[in-house]
Amino acid sequence: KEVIYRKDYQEPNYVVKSVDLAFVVEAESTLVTARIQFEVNPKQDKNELFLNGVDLELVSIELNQQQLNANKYDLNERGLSLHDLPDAFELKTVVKIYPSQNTALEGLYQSGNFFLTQCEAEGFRKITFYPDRPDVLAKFTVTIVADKEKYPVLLSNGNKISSGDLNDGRHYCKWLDPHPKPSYLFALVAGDLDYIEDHFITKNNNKVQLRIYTESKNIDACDFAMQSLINSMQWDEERFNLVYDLDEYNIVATDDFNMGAMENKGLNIFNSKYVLAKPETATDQDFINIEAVIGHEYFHNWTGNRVTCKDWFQLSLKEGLTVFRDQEFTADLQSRSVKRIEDVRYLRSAQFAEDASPMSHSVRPDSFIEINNFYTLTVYEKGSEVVRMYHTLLGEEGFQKGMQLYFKRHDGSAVSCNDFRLAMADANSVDLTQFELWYSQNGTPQVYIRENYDAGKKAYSIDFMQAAPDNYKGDVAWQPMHVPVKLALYDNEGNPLPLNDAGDLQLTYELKEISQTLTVNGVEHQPIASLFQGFSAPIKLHRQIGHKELAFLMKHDTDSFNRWDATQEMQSQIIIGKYQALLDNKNYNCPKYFIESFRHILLDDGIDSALIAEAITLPSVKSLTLKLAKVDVLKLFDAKEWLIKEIAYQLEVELLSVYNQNYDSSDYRVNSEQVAKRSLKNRCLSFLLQSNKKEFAGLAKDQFIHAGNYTDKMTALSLLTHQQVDGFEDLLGAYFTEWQDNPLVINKWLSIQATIPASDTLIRVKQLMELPVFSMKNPNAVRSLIGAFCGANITQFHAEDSSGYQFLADQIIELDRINPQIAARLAGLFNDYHQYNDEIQHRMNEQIKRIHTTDGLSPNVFEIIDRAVG
Ligand code: DPP
Ligand code: ZN
Repeated sequence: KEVIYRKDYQEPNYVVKSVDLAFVVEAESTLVTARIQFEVNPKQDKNELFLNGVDLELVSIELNQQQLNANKYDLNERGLSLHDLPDAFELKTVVKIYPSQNTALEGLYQSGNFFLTQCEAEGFRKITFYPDRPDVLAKFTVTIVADKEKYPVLLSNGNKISSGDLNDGRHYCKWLDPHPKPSYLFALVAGDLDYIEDHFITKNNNKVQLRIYTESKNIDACDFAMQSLINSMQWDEERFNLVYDLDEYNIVATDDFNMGAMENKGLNIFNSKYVLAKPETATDQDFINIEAVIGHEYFHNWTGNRVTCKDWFQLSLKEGLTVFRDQEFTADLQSRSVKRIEDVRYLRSAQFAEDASPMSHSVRPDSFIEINNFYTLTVYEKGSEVVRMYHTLLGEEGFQKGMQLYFKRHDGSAVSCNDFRLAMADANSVDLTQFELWYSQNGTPQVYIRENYDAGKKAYSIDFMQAAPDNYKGDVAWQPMHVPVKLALYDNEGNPLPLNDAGDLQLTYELKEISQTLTVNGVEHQPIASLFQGFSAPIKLHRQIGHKELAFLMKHDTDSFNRWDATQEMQSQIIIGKYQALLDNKNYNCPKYFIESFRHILLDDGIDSALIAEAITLPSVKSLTLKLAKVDVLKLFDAKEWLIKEIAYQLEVELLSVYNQNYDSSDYRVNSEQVAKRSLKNRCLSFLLQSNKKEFAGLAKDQFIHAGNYTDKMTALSLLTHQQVDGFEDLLGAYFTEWQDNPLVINKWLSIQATIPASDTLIRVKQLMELPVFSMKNPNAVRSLIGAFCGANITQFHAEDSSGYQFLADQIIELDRINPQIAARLAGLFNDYHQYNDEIQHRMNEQIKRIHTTDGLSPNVFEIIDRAVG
């Protein structure tokens, strides 16, 4: 399997002046005619050309209207090579493809009663012969012909320029996208779909027609997505001065999709999970996710589409930046502090785990076998942190100056992460050379600190020391990074202290050396520092900090993120204390101060409910695992469960009272106030249920029955199921009967069952796989059942008889024949094996090796498993 290296980049031999595609869509097959105008790239001056093409049946090929003899081209399973070409020519190819047999869901494929495409990253080559690389930009004209009754809706990118009936019961639509684009942004949809319509008037006074298409049974679940789209367009104008550039914006929702959504120019295609929502069938989190993903894809119109990537190694150029933009969008529309906390929680458990795994790579990777494996947390989430650091260093105004220069220089072209960095630097006349290391060095950098207060000199100082990540893999020695440290200092009453002569109470201190000392003078007493406020850099901080200091920060820090972080640090210390005691067969009692501080937060009227809910959510087992080595994961799980029970027993009265106070019976709305109340209330309920008292099970049942919204209903059902409270099977049965025709709702039902912490859950999962609502061909179903069991059911996936590991290996091998992309995602669930103790590692390794020695693995699964084997 071929490894592709970033350093091997070469410009294309030919550029494409224009593309004219014609599709004749039929049930069994589709005929694709492509007329492409090529012109030699003077910088390369090579008269040969390779066109990617996979699974295409070549019907005919012409060069400048002349049929091309077979000795003028070479055809293999990767594509078509042409030689002795003129400097400018038209190539016309006709190919036949079979979309209804396409289970990999890349290229053109079928979903229910319609056809649709997914081309990013390399799906276009399954549609026609083409230089399928992101740095070849061209204007596309697309004509679609199909039976009018079966396929009334025919969509492609850009603006519709004509349509009409043909005399044989067929009709056609012609689309023109005036903006040159790479092939990965191509899209086509043909089928029987309904739509809702609205419009948006841009600040240039252009009226944009907005439509969301879906199967007619779902048409009443699109309104929230439409409003989210309008909010996104408005926000991008206000915050980034970026205006939409076509007359139409279409979104199509499908149940069969490998990713979350796709930003094809003017024709976004979405996993229905990120479009469809009604209060009866969607949780608060679903609504918030929809708003964020609609925003994300919309924001790609500028960051991704107007300026795109030179090669796939630069993926974070568009993804890191667009995630940053969607995070800011959510922060501006919902709660900024909650958004930050949740994003960092995710980064620290999932991205840090990736950094510590065999898949660790830099934000701009240097090599890959299969690019689909690099749509990762590192490229997306860490990439967004890297963009956020420019923002922290330059401020909003400086950052926007950088964005403007970026578009001024690069609009309409395919560029690199370096081009973005240079735009940020040049627009602000600052040197960001060292910042490049954030793109090139893999792993989570570590920062050690030592604090020192000199009472005689009234000077407080912090020594910062940077250290290489645990598994740094670069060819050259690791170098210290450019790290922004947002910080403040408090006196013992919680008043912020001036940090310099200018009297600043907050500062962004810039680390650049391996070791650096910050000294603050005129400090009367031993102060307490709040470091890396707002998580100002994606690093692992090593700081010895006691519970008194943590309690102090929880109370006084003006930075809500660090206030929350202090709660998490204290909780981690207790869980890890218990875990060590379990390993050593020793007693460990929950310290009094912990319960006191937990009570204090729970009842604090001064903090908003959303932050209390975050503060009482204990750190994930995954993030705790990363703080330890050779983990006995079942014992770590037990230690966390123990703390949950301690809290539930000792603070029962308080939890119940907060539960009751936050019970809200007003009409359901997705606004930050209501969302906060529900999340706090439901987190209290989850503690209460852990005490195994009948009255609390009754409370959850009442909530399930009387809930006026789906968030409350699902929380109750999930808690009752996980506790296996009497009668839970009946509730699950009734739920199934009611919702069996709604895949999104049923997927939640599958996930709840897949995560029951009980020894018969694997049997249950296997039974659920037999139901017609489950299919290995449907990525959402696979993620909801197999993904949830292996990724979120810690006790059963890690069962001591290895049944969970065997199950996962079996599913990967089977799924690889159907959908390699999704199989590779599942394979990633083995990636954290070396975090565990030798015995667990050994058992996981047996299954990893079994997959590795399986014949006919896809490049996707091979790459993940081969790295795991090491
Ligand atoms: N559609 C995916 C995303 O938006 C890949 N571009 O992140
Ligand atoms: Zn994206």
